[in-house]
Amino acid sequence: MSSVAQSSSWTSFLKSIASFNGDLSSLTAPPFILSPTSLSEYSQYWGEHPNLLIEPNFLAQSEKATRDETDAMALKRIIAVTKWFISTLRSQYCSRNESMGSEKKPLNPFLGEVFLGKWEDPEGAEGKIGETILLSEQVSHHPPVTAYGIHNAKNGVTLQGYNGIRSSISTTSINVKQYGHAILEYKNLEESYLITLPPLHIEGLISASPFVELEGSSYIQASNGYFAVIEYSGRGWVTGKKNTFKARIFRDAMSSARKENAVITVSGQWSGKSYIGNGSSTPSSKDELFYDAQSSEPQHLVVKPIAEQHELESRKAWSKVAEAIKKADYDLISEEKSLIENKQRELRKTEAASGDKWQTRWFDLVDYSDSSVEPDAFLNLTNISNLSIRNAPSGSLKNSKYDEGEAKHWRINIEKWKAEKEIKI
Ligand code: 0T9
Repeated sequence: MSSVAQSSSWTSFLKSIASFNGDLSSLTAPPFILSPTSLSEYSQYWGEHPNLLIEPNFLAQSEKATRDETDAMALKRIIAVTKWFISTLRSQYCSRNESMGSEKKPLNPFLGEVFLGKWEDPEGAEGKIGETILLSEQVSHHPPVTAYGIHNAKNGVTLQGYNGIRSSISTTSINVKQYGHAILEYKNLEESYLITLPPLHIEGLISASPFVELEGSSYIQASNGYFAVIEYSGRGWVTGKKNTFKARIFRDAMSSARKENAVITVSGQWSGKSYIGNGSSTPSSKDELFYDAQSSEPQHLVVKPIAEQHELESRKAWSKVAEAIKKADYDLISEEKSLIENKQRELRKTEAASGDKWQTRWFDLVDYSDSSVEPDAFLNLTNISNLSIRNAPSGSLKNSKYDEGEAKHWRINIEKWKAEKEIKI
């Protein structure tokens, strides 16, 4: 065991986890486990493979397609969406390990914090993909919720979503349920996809080298009917390898009740290689390669220099804390963090006194239990997949024990972004 793991700062941190109250962001962790990056930046992981995100737009059926051809193209597109989704996982769940040696505790975004930037037309795309932009905003602080929109104007592609978590503690790990979902829309195809977020747990705490493992399942429901179920496992069913998954694509959500009904099965590691085959049998390395995460490097977001950023922009707002973390200067970290936290407390006080609540910048909270809400992609896709519209753990089904309570979800308001005067990409 490393000396860090045996240090009193780590053991007392573990003790505070064991007795924590539910909000992980409130725990004071030793400097070596702190990340200089805010959680509001994590939205960028959805867009680090712009070519794969846009690919379905190039798989339209021809105008005089027969029914079979139409169906074949719809299947190709959900396979392409599944590939794009799998490609996001290495960035989402391994990138801190790869760049900093282990999972790290992100900075806890303040209300109204924003993070934005763009992905330029990928190398070799010759303008066919074009620019893709990211808008990310902290829409809630208690509990933390980040909303985001990713938009490619050239191809009419929009991904939007939001994330929150609820965690609990077991003997050796932190268990995390994700709340929220993503909606992917291809305007030219008039097609949309609903994506749910998998549960996960954090392991390696005892040895002070935490890492994320995905568990359970997540879903992709296409408006063309196709439905993908992705199952995750840490150690792998047969191979014993980490970060394994199996994705099965079904004709529709109904037929997913029986695994034998799978039209396509993909199997392998989302941080490595995966293979694809027809039908429900599990493909292996003898079959066609589906995706190789190691041979497809993420394309990084281009963000303005800090000097040109607005004070609500994440990297500018946290720059002094980030520097202190990089120096591992504990006193300076708490000093600089307190400055931000106290300013936030003051803001909330003045708002309470004046009665003007903080207004989110680019996102609106839509209440789907309100019958006057216009039918939209979310209502359509939850209907055909039988997924809950409530604020339940992501992927909960209608009429399950979680299908209760409010049905409020964050949506981008493009008009607000168009009217934005102060903050630029
Ligand atoms: C949405 C993602 C999410 C956010 C992170 C659990 C976690 C905060 C939420 C779910 C992204 O799309 C995907 C990736 C990683 C998730 C984080 C991993 C993690 O450890 C943190 C929590 C809050 C901690 O920092 C726990 C304390 C620490 C000891 C672990 C290093």
